[in-house]
Amino acid sequence: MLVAEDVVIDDFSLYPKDQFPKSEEKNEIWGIWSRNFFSTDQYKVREEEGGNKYLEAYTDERIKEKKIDEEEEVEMDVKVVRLVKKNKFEAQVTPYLRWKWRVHIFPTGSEENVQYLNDTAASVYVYFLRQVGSPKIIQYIWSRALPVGSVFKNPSDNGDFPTYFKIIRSGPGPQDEKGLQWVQEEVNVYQDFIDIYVKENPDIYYKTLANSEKVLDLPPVMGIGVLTDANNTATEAKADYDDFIRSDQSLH
Ligand SMILES: [Ca+2]
Ligand SMILES: [Ca+2]
Repeated sequence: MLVAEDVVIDDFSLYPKDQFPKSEEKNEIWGIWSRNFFSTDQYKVREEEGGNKYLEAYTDERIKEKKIDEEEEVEMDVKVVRLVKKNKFEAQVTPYLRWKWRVHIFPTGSEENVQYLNDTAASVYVYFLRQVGSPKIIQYIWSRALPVGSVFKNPSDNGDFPTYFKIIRSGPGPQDEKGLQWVQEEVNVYQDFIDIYVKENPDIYYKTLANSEKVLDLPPVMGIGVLTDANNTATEAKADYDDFIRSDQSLH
């Protein structure tokens, strides 16, 4: 019997609160998936009662992003900020990705499958990448309205970041007398890659062994990320994220 191996990708305990998640002394850092950008007002580490730290994402029209432009720090209006954390692993070895989250505000009227309404209150993505080629992204979405189980191409995809959306939760989350409750998720990134990308293009994800047997050969996962956006609907969105863990054993 295998012993479960859980690797904490991030539980946000190392970062100072009320700041962008960055702790240089621990060499722990989240970045922004666009060149030269290094900071944003949108994502901040918060501390809740009892001392747990988590990541809060909030966006509206006023969100600014800081950029180094010809060695000068400037502020930019950027309405979509994709956060990313490098964490390389083989999906075949640790297929399970877990985290918890809760959604405070869904973008009004958002529908992820319609380009001009393509906003999402909360999403977590993984990106697979070989040394050459573009990343292959699977983005797990908590949708305002779309049904759980839907899988489709990002309608805003311009080819730079080939992304499939998978709706894993829909509508408001559970509440109790203390307010919004955290919701635990677990996805199988290995199975999802096979169901989505290998099915789409089986030829490139197999290699032939010396005995002519063909075996699956997936690119490694290079990291994970989060995205909360409200730019297309020009409304606002707010969500919290915590406890990103990868594991070789399912909780179920
Ligand atoms: Ca935490
Ligand atoms: Ca959007």
